[in-house]
Amino acid sequence: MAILDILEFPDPLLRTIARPVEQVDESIRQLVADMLETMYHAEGIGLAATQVNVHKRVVVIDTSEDRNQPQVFINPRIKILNDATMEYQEGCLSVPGYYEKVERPSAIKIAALDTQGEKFILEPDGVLAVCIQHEIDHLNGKLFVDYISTLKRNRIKQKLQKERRLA
Ligand code: QAP
Ligand code: CO
Repeated sequence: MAILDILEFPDPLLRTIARPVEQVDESIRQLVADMLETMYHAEGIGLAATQVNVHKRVVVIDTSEDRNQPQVFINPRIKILNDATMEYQEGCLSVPGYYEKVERPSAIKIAALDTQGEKFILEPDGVLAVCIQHEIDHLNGKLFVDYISTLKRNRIKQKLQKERRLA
């Protein structure tokens, strides 16, 4: 197991489109273990492989109170069921310290592979529905700050760059 470095906005590597996993093998299970360890260490509820500079379609999530219910999504696909939306105050381990409201579809279905390469289907709601969409966005090179105004996004960019210069 290993704690991996997390890329931070506006690192252009966060814009990489991740490739599908062709075989769910030991190397993918090792990546999943490292991503879970990294997510728990950073106290996040979700992490996409893109954020640790691995451009494969792998997501880990744990929205449980006790942080003991890891969920793994390999090659996740989303289906939007209707026009219903929800607003949620989102953050991101790649945009530390900043939170903004984002509107997303609320009725969705997810199909993905588990760590054994078996397909499963899920109809998540609440924070899990928000989180899986946020993480699939990462696999497509997209960040939650892309949904807010250019002014706010640029302000966040400048503040993060300044903090990093001081660090
Ligand atoms: C995405 O985000 C998400 O700024 C996962 O200083 C967020 O795990 C989905 C975090 C909200 C749904 C709702 C952020 C940790 C973690 C920070 C995260 C920070 C420390 C964010
Ligand atoms: Co994120």
